[in-house]
Amino acid sequence: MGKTIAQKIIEEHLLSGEMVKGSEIGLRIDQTLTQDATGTMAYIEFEAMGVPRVKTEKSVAYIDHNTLQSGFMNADDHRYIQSVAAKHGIFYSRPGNGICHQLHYERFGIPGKTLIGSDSHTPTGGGLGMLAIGAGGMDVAVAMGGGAYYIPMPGMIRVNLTGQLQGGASAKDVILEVLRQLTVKGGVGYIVEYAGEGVKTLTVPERCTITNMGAELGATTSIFPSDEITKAFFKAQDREGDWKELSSDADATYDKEISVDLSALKPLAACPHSPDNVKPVAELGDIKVDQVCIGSCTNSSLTDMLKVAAMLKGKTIDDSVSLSISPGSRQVFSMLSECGALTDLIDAGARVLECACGPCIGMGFSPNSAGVSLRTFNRNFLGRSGTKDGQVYLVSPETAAASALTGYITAGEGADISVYDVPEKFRINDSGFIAPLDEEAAKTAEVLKGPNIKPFPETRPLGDTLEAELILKTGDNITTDHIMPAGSKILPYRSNIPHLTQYCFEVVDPEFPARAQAAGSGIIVGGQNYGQGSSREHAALVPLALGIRAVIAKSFARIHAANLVNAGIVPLIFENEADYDKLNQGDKLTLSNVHEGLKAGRLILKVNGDAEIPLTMELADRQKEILLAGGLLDYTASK
Ligand code: MIC
Ligand code: SF4
Repeated sequence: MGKTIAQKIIEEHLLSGEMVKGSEIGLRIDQTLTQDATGTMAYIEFEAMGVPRVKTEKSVAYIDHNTLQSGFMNADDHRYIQSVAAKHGIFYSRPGNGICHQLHYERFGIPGKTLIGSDSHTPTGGGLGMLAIGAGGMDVAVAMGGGAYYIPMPGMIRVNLTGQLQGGASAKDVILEVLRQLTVKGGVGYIVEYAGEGVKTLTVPERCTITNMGAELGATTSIFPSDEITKAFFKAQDREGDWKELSSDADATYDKEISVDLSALKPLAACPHSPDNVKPVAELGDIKVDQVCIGSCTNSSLTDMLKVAAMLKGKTIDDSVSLSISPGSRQVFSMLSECGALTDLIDAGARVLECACGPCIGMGFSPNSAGVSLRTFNRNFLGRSGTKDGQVYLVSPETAAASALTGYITAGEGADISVYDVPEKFRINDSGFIAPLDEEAAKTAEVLKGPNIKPFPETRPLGDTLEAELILKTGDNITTDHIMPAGSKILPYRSNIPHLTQYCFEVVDPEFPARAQAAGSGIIVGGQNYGQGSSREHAALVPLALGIRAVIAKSFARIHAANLVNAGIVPLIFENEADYDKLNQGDKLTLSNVHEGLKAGRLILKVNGDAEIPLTMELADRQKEILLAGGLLDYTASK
């Protein structure tokens, strides 16, 4: 039987399990990446495993999230990551070098290889034809140590692309259209593979915009074929030797198929506060814009920036708009400068920020009260911008630039980037990467830990009876930004779990931490797609530190469910969704015969000593053992 691209890569990397949808498979991982906001924890966990040198082909530690350094914390963390990377065989990407996903596909990604990264937008690499998957920090640590990465074997969705983008429609509009069709939970349990005639009309950076934001579908990853267009990109990056052709078999089968006619696509916007709340820009009416932010791992390629510069060239942004531009990498930045586009951006009134995540993760540029912010980013969750009532719309660079000029949300028009004379070969300057020490020097190298780095929260093996209070009941689509917010105030403490506890669920219920602490042992109840969004394992480790022992939901997002298990928190699913209505905050909950129930995959929940609610779990045997041991670290130590 014919295979899809993803199935071919999985088959080549399969260490355990069978390629049957939903059953657990273990994959050999060729490359890993971390960023600084999840990296400190991942390296603390890696150190705890006692492996002297990474066993992957390439591992890279990027610094791109916490670049503000308004205190010793971030700088200490960066020092720690630099020193731990040097010692253990990991490349280090300095702050200012660029955003991890942009840099990784420019300089390291390889078609047909596997990559896991402690960041949910790792699937960006799928634009090159890599199997690139977002994971929790602990899973990345295990992969660096040579261990397998486990996922449920995904099903396959085919997105059939026809035609060619016209006018102001952009790659961003392609993924917004896919989100409109599939929603933020439509990709859960699937790999999204792009196919059809339209594929060859899209450049690698455009493909990477699409695979990047595939994370918002909840998909395991997204992937494009590796073809002549990919080859040209590798040539321009002076990496032709890394290129390899990859395509699906003509008789490959898919579980679902959707189509997007590129020729018919019009500029779209994801309206507040969800990436799947997608509407045509032309139908939004007159919406005054306060702020426009261009950049992030979704839209910060050279072409994206050139389009914006070409549209702003010789003009001035509207008086009411504040415009930020963050180029994705030093390569993009220096090429913008070389061709004069940077001058056009500056002259038009843009505030040019460094090559980093910046406003995307709330590191500055929070909008004014109830302000309308147009962003070329991938997430517009409530409060993520740093302003709780900020109204964030996600749009293409073309629409962002057009709106910066008019001061109203305005559909982008085709931008003519031929006004700039850009060389075919990219500027290559890898001085922002620091290679690791050789094995001899590494032996005596010191790892530098600052006082902000606090130990891992206390874990305990899973007992046979679990008595706990229902501390919080949430609705559907709770994101990890709800559970563990980011932003400039909180991000510097990503290696300090005790400090983070006070912010847990801050945007949902500020009393949550105090209630959880007072109860000592707690359970959270959620709706559909609990834990969607970022890969931050802090959304599991911080509740763990607050005594949360289980989460019961209608369904879970993949990475978060894995992070809960790794932290030793039991993810349970309502057998009958209607039982969700029977539970209330403050209920006294009891799970007995937990060990037996875990084996059987079914537990009975007693509510206030009385009503009984059946619960199930979607866990592999390995995950059940991890839970019994008290989490992945204890499980690994016991092996
Ligand atoms: C995000 O976009 O939410 C982040 C910040 O990049 C996260 C990782 C983190 O929380 O550190 C992600 O996407 O995984
Ligand atoms: Fe950084 Fe934003 Fe991309 Fe996350 S989504 S990696 S915060 S640019």
